[in-house]
Amino acid sequence: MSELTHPLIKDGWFMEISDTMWPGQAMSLKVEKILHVEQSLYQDVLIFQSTDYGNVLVLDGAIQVTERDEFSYQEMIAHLALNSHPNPRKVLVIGGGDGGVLREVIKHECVEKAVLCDIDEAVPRLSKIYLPEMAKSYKHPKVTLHIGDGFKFLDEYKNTFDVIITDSSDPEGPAASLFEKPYFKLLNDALTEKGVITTQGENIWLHMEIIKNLKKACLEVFPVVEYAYCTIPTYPSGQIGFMVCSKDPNASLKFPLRSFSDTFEKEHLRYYNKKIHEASFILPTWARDALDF
Ligand code: SPM
Repeated sequence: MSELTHPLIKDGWFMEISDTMWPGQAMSLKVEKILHVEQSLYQDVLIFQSTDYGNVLVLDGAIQVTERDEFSYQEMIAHLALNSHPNPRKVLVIGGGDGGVLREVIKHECVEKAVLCDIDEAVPRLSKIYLPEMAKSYKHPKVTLHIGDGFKFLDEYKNTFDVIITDSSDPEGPAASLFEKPYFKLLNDALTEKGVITTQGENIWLHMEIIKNLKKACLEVFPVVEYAYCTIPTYPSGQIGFMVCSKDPNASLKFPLRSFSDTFEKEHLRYYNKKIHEASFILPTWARDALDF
């Protein structure tokens, strides 16, 4: 049987290049073995075993998760929203087909139902094989997986979800619409009265214009909008942000309404804790000023 190859892997190294999203720089990971290559209905899917970051999922050339550092992003995008809601019982995840965000959602005992809607069946299917620590969430009795378009799915739900998390890829091609006002209007309508959302919010060093436009779009729909971030070595420039929004005009998203016990934090979380929830909203001066509107 011939060995798998992929055009982004040369001389044993994967290189992540984007002339539009992170021009002039590239993240490289050393490849131990290519595990899977597929052109799905929607995107180029590559999964490889790296020498130092575990298995890596790459969609259309962009790293989505590595087993070594995924917990940072997945914990933060989930718990920033869930701990900002007084009693999240129904939760929706749009995107995030690897299952990692879902895994975090079901850590909250108050959650009764967690639904994930991803457009590409290939991502959950392959994550179950190659990213089992994330995709184990699909076996949980509270979880339902729906394969389909997030826009269409949302349109069918009004006043239904307490928290909605959008784990989107970057705003190029189909995901661009997930950064625009009509999408936030749909999210707002699908949320219950004090509903909270988080959405993938890119990188302050690379994408300030995208983040400003994202914040503007969110502010046209939600009364409270705040930007937070986490560190993560395998996303461009080592950091990624989140827009957190609430329908409740009195919400103070920077201070969690609920928190995990210290024991739970020690045993079940590796990045998120009460202090980092608050700290993640504190931005460097230039970024704070750019987003001060
Ligand atoms: N559940 C994790 C899926 C990741 N979702 C997308 C995150 C986008 C990150 N943008 C940078 C991608 C380039 N490495």
